[in-house]
Amino acid sequence: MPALTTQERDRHLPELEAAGWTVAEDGASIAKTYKFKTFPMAFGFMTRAALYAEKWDHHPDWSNTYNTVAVQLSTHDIGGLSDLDVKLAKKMDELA
Ligand code: HBI
Repeated sequence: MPALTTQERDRHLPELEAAGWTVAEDGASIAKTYKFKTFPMAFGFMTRAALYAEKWDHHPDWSNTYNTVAVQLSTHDIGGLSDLDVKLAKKMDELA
């Protein structure tokens, strides 16, 4: 899985930042915290997102506290960001 090129980063990261994602200082991951009305809504989001993560063989680093879900995305195999991170981030925003 190749790392995002500079051109791809310049194209996708501003869009994700506008949607509430933050890029880590080392540029190797992106993070976002989702807040829902209830725990079942938060866990339902995780369940829906998990199906895509499994389908795409690309899994988030995430934690759930009551109605919030803190998500960090990176591609562990390359120690940085790939287009799977962009793809999963955009899907998570759709599902939230
Ligand atoms: N998920 N976020 C992330 N990054 C990976 O590199 C990754 C994964 N899920 C499965 C996976 N890699 C497999 O290809 C094995 O490398 C574990």
